[in-house]
Amino acid sequence: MAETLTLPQFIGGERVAAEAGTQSLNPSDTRDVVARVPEAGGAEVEAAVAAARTAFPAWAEASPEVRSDLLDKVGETILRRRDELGRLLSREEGKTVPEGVGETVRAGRIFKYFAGEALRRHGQNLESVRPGVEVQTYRQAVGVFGLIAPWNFPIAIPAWKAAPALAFGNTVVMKPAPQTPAMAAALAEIIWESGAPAGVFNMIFGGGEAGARLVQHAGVDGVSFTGSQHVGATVAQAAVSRQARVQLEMGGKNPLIILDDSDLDRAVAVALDGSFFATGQRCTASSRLIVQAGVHDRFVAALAEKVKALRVGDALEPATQMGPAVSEAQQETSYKYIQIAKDDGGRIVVGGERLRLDKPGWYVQPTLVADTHKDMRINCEEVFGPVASTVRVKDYEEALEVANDGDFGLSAGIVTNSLKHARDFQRRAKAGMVMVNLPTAGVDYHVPFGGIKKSSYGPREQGFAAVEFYTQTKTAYSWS
Ligand code: UN1
Repeated sequence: MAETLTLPQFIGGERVAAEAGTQSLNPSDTRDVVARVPEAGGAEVEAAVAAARTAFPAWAEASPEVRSDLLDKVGETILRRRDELGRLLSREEGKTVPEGVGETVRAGRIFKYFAGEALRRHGQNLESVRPGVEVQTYRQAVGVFGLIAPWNFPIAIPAWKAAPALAFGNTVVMKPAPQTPAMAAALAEIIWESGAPAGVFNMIFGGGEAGARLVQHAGVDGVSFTGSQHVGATVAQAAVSRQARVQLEMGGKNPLIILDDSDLDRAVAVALDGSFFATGQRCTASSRLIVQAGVHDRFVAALAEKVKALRVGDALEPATQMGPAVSEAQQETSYKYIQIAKDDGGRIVVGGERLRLDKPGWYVQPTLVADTHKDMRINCEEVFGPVASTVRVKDYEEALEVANDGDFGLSAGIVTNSLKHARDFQRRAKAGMVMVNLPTAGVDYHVPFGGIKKSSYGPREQGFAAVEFYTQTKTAYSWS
């Protein structure tokens, strides 16, 4: 069995050891304890925020080149260590090794992108409407950011929150998810070893209580949160009540439309990736497959064959195509929704039964449910597991109507060879991200990421959009 790590809190340049409160387990084999972690109490949250506040003025004033160099070095280090970090990710989170390494590379690329952003010009020079007057806008650092990250992308999401925060001169207190602390700690170590001044980047471990303390802390100027809609709503309230900036990325119930004119192989490949890769544990996963009547039966049969053939197993084994759920709770949620879908009249085409392998892990059978109605719970509530359901529709207009239904609006996809329908869908889909002949999940890092309706709140994350949230604008007028 691999080594168990004992993690400290990362506060103000000190690795603060404390009695381990919780542990993360390998979801592919729960006998393997990946890490033991301390649980931050009020004192640790206070100390981390104080350290970040103290470090802020000098970091905000530092040459952008200093910040750029740090981020570049972090990015380089992550890329160099991609295999080892990717395996740790797979061991702790349960996605396959190619998925774990792929995510690690993405995190490295994100740091390198923001190394460039730190140097770019984000202000403007304008002529005033009054003669002799000049106007300039500056983008200035905000202060201390509290960053709350989920377990499903344990290095990419911390990267796309921390890199822009640091690039634009802010300091950070990050609280990663309790399920994946080892991966988060590896990132903290790399940021520190790359030369971040003490207090610029802090990381505390803990659950909802530590998160709430961070969000409510008067010394935290902005909060970026990725997680459930339920928790996000409380985060927003706490932040807004004291006028802190807030950005939320939450759930999705992402539709994928398959039209009669689509290329069937492409449709099946896109649905398989979107619904089942990363064990369906992506807020961008395709969970509602909206299929036109003419292709419906052929599509369901062809997808079922691929789903049945997926090799579910230990994330670290090369033959594995789909790893386990991250936790027992996630495993149970999938089985609960499979039962709900059955009770509501859905037809299980593949999967649906409990899966027992030769080792103790939180495995779930990838499951395809057909003949569901758009208003069934399986089509309204986020499952966050390898479960997809199909809804039969007569034409494009009905497909669009079904796709646009519901509380969420993160990502929406269509598979079609019709330019007319593809373009129309791009315009009329109620989602922050629209995919044509591509899976709803899997996005680039240099462009905005986020949704509408209950999926997101506040300015967009990632790419050139990130400067909005992580800086504040000052408008300067002068006459001479
Ligand atoms: C992706 O689909 O590539 O939690 C990224 C999530 C999203 C990230 C998805 N915030 O699944």
